[in-house]
Amino acid sequence: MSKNRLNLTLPPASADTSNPPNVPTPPLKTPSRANRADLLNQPKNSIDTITQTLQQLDVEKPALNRSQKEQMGEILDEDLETLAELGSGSGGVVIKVRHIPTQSTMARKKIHLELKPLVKKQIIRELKVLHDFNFPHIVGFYGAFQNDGEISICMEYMDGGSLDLILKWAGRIPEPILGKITLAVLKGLSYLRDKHAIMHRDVKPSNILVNSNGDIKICDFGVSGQLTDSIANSFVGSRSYMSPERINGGHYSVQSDIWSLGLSLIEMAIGVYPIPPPDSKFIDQILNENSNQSPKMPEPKMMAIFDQLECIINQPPPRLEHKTFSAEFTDFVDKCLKKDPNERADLKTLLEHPWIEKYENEYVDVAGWVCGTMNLPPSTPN
Ligand code: 77D
Ligand code: MG
Repeated sequence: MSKNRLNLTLPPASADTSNPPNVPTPPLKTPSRANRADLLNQPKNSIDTITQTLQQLDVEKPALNRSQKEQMGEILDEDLETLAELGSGSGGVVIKVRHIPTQSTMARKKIHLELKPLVKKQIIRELKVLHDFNFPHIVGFYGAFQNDGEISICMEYMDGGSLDLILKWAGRIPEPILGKITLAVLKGLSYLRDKHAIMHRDVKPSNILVNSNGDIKICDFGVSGQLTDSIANSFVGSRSYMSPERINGGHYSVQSDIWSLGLSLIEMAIGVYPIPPPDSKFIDQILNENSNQSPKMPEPKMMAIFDQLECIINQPPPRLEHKTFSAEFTDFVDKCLKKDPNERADLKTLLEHPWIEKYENEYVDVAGWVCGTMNLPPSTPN
């Protein structure tokens, strides 16, 4: 079926059909990082100027180039050339690939599942709804297929990688960057809930991706109902971002994603997983690189998963208590980490929180930070 249900037409100059088949379309013109700052500093005196500034900053740019994606059709295993391994975790590997017919670079996630072929077929069918997900803070989707018993999900390649990886390189993530990350996650979660009536179910640093453009996007949310949930629960990582109500096996909802966000924020701010809450002297030490107080405390040993879960249920929630963090940031995290989901702030309240409103209006050079910490060349103005 045609995606153009309303039969809209484009003027000849911009029509997709003007491009010969199998030739990638030139990406849209956007400002380089250097002149982004100029754009933000110029006097804004009319609606036109503001609109133009917003367009040049490509606030509404979709995740993927539409015409490029429409040329693509179904993705086949034989059309993909391996470029590099990007990472592996419980239940899957991610590979950087080139889709030869369109010469597009993508990330291919392979998931090994011991399931009947018919069940896998159903999962593939369900994953295809991801074609309808289009939002600047959701990783773009190219397609899903199965081969050799594995499910492959092909998605937008994000050259900065995931935040758990970045965290390893950077040690910790500065508060203004975390402000922009949180804003992106809150908007992404709102989009999932409002436009697709789903919650994420797996918010954590490894499921937040960044690129050298400064884009921040979420991925790995479950798109189907029951089936997804039962399968998703069978992949167990080494640390838990699950809310107390979810661990307890009760009813859980989007409020559960907010707990996961709060826990992820503390981890990214201090650079260590905050269950059990690290000793305040230890936090002092890691946040004060220059102070050479001896003897150095060793990093606390990671708790076994069962003890982590027990700690989440029975201990007071972790907090972000240190003078280097703003009072607004500390308060924001406190509101995410209420053990009772009804006391926890909701998406709307958090989007109106002073810490978030500040970053909604403030320019932060996320692109520069990504390139600097991941040693990437600055993104080419495309
Ligand atoms: N349904 C069921 C699954 C099993 C295919 C899970 C799933 C995933 C996914 N899950 C992995 C989580 N970590 C452990 C290994 C399995 O990757 C989905 N991922 C996903 C994506 F890769 C890109 C985008 I954009 C959105 C989601 S969806 C999904 C599911 O719905
Ligand atoms: Mg993941």
